[in-house]
Amino acid sequence: MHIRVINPNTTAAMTAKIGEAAERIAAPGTRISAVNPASGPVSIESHFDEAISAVGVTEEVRRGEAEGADAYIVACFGDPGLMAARELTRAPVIGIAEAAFHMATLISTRFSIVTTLGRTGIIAEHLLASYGFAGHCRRVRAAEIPVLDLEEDGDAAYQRIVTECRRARDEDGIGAIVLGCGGMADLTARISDAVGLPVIEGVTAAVKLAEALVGLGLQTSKHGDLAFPRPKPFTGRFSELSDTRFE
Ligand code: 5HY
Repeated sequence: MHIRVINPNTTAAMTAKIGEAAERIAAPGTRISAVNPASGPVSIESHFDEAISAVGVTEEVRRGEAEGADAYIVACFGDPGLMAARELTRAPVIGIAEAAFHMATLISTRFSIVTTLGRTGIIAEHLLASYGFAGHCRRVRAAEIPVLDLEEDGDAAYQRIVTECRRARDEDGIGAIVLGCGGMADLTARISDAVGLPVIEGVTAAVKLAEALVGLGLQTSKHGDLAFPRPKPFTGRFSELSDTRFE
């Protein structure tokens, strides 16, 4: 099977790291293609960044449809454009936040999230509520590091994340920790060893869920709200989408 892993920000180094983490965990026979949009924010740290990156996600799904991808992963912890992406394909589309929440609740009754900047914490809280996991998450914590510090100043970023994970372990009454950024995909084992708790990150969780869904022959339902968008005129910079039949 072919899984297209979409990093919604435009930082190629982070896309490569996300791709490596996905390949390490993928089953034999699973082909991973890790991509990012050409246009958009170099990192996603706000509602505005999310809104812009969502368009890039839909464009990468449309490219994947031309390449016959069997599943898609949206590799940003805000799951930007997830529902729109699901409308554009029959293939399963999995957000890394959603995937991590599912896995965390299978191995613990309560978990905490450790993300990058405090200001994006609300985005994780909104997802917890909309996916129905709010009752399982004790706290959304932030290491207060800009996303690209994970690329540019890895060790200092790592130390801040581990410190916050230890606080979560000692203060939140939890059984597991969810890492709140695609750019943390390479830190799971190291942090779990350092903190002594199960640590889940969404890229690898999503790869395993994608393999399970494809293996079960399950596809995105086209009955109801995730049906293909109706063709219609688009104006301005989106006029090339006019009257597109997405199916
Ligand atoms: C992510 N931003 O996973 C989110 C993390 C965050 O560019 N990739 C990003 O802080 O919301």
